[in-house]
Amino acid sequence: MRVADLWWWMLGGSAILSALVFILLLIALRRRGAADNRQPGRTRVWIGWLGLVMPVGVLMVLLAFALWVGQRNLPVGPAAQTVQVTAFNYGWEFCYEDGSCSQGVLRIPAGQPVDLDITATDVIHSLWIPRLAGKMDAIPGQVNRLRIEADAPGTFEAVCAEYCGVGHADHRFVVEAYAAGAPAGRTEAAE
Ligand SMILES: [Cu+2]
Repeated sequence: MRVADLWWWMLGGSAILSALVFILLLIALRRRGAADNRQPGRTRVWIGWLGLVMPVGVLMVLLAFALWVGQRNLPVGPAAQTVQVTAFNYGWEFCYEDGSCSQGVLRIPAGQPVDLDITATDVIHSLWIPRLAGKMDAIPGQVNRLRIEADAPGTFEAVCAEYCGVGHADHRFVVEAYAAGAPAGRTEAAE
């Protein structure tokens, strides 16, 4: 969601800059032949302020915004809960803090950050829930953490994004985000 916002801000900024360049180009074409070099001070203003100061300023603002968005997407602070995820040929197992486990369906509370500690038992897989987060490899002997958060209750498709054998195409699972406070199918883990 925030990355999408950033994309729209960058599109808006680049549209404004493109419009400015075309306007300046039109002005320059209309003035061609006129003796512009009679006023070297104005040239310095154009190059100095519009050519250097303004683009650097705009880029600095975009850079700061991008760093801010990126920082907010990092898994800092405690998650509402951590789920142990194990990938194998060809299934997914999810074990929750209360000791219960499920296969093929990952149940998380909506509106809360959830950390997935992802590993695998046989070959390298990759966990991908396109609407919730980027991909994260599931590697035997190693645990990779991925933070996800569903904004609202709902069902989200997930796939294995790393070819893992003949059953790879069906190596899928579903995320069910339930309204926090109304657990669906399992009890809340005690803190
Ligand atoms: Cu797989």
